[in-house]
Amino acid sequence: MKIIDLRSDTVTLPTEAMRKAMAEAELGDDVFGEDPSVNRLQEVAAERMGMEAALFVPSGTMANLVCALTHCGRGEEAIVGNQAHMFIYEAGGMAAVGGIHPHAIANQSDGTLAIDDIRNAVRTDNVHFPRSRLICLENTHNRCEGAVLGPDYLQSVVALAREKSLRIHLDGARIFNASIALGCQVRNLTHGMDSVSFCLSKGLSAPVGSLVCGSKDFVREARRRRKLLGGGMRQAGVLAAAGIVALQQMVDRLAEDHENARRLAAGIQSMSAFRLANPPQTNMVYAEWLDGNVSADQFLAETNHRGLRFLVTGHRRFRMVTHYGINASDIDRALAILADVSRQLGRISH
Ligand code: TLP
Repeated sequence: MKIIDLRSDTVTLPTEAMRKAMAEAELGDDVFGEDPSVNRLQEVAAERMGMEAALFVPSGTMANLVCALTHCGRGEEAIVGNQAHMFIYEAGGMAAVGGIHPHAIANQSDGTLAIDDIRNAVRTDNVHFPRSRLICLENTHNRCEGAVLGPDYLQSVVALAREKSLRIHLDGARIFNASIALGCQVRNLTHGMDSVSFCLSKGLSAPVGSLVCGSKDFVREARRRRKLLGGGMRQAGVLAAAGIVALQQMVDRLAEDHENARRLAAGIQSMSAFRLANPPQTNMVYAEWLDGNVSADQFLAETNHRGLRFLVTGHRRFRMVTHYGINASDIDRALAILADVSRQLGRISH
């Protein structure tokens, strides 16, 4: 029985083309800057993002941390959404490692930070306050249901950052999902950002790796922070080679994942046991199960046992993510399993 694993797009496995490229990759020592495959990936990535330079790092978490450490010193402040991956899921890295004070403000349900809220969060020059340095945005927004932040909104934050002499970091772990959903170039979404991170190992299916993008000066400093964190890898070209294939071959097909997410959402919406807050904008479907007598453990046990996996992300809230390796018939099977499980649990709890 094929397990339908919708826990995350991080579970994707490398394609045949990636494995071949990895086996044949030209290699060198990347700490000396001498791995041709890493150098090529960094050039391709910078070009795609419309930024001057890029740096290959092992994970999205390290990419965000390297950027925060490069922008902010100890005791300085980063304005960040209270639903942001950087705030919730990165082990408090900016505070723990960098002494950076996260100033969390409410994310709107569409993934944005309200411009007035950002404005109010910026500190005045007063000896009592930490210094505001950085605004962090996330596109697509993971905990806000894979929401897309559009170019107009992004430009309004860029304008505010310029006015207040702040920098902006964009956690673009799934920036290509945003560009595919909007039908625009990624560079339209990165314009004016001081740094952008994006992941190769999510919807793009590469096995490992993320990129930090910014100006040449920024990336030179970021390289030093990467070293500090132990992220300087040696013959990292074996990984970068897969990343190049990911950027060349795996971006356009993200549209299929979005289509499958819509199919999944429509099916879930038609079942009385579940409530779907919003139709998906990208590859994430968030829903709630309505029966208060059913625990997360019961729900997961029943679905896992039938070969369907996903994550519970809050009180009766669950997340399903579509990705490479999941097709429309897998979605139909997932829906059949959910229908079966909701009948079964209905019998247990009533
Ligand atoms: N997100 C993972 C989990 O950590 C929740 C997932 O399954 O969605 N930024 C964003 C917006 C992310 O969603 C993630 C991973 C990261 C950064 C971190 O990337 P990695 O896992 O490579 O450190």
